[in-house]
Amino acid sequence: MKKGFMRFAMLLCALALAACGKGGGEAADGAITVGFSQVGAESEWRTANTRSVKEALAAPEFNLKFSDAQQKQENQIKALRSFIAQGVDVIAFSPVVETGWETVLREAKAAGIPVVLTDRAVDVADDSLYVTLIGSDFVEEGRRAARWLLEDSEGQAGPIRIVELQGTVGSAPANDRMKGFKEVIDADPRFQIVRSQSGDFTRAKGKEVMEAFLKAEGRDGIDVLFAHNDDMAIGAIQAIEEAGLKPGEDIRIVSIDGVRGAFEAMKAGKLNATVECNPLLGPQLAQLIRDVHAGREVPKRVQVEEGVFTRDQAEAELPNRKY
Ligand code: GYE
Repeated sequence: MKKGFMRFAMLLCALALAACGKGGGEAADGAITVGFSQVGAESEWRTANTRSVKEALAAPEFNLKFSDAQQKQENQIKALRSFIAQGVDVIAFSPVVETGWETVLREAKAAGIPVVLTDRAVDVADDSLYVTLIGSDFVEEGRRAARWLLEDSEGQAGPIRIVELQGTVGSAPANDRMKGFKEVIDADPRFQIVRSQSGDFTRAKGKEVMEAFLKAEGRDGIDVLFAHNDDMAIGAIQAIEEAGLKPGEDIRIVSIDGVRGAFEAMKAGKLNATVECNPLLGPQLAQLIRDVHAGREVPKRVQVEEGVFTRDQAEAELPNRKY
């Protein structure tokens, strides 16, 4: 009887030690193996998103295989194929562009691996090729940027000449933000989009394309900049200053994401407004993956919550920003 108890106690100790051993960043037996293919590291939004995903899909519960596609679809397709070959439990990925996914998604389906889309959508005829999409409503973000502009332009005479810095060509956020923005401003004849070009969601490209806009339209030819993300707006602010103009005054600027850099630019008076796009979707993604892995039913579309912030709110809101 005593001997039996001792043996039981020793077994408990051994189990506890084993569990401790696995706690230090190692996946436990029975962990959910997730292959995650990220777009890249093109913006502050993206680095915050990567951090959030890595934190939420951590060991011991998850065994995360993380791959960075450096903004190239071919790299993502390679990563997905390698996840399929390794037989991961779940694939999650943020598709750099919307089209061209049918073949590889069919391969995942044939292998019985469920796919969760994060952040960006795909354009496929057969929507059984993915289980669910968690992300923001990019069309609504575009509308929000335009509604801010409308309000800020009250009583102003036209024409109000807008230049647009678009995101990555063919990406869901670029397509949808443009659509939502146009939908709202097209209803008011004062607004004209005089130039539109991609700055690939990066600061460097945002600056370069803004320089070209200024050259083409002249110092007095641009009233408003709409940038599909904050990083491009921040790059463009530099170009505007180098041209001897005042960003936020001579050219009003509205962008999307709500990253820390945007709040700092607003506090300095150089950016007028930012529409929030929340990158911290890691915890919601982890829950979806748990549900999908357990065979529970999940909604086809999961929404991330967000708002709009202006210059007068920047100073008070800055300490609350988590990205
Ligand atoms: O707005 C931009 C990033 O897909 C929502 O990608 C994301 C966008 C985000 O590079 O900064």
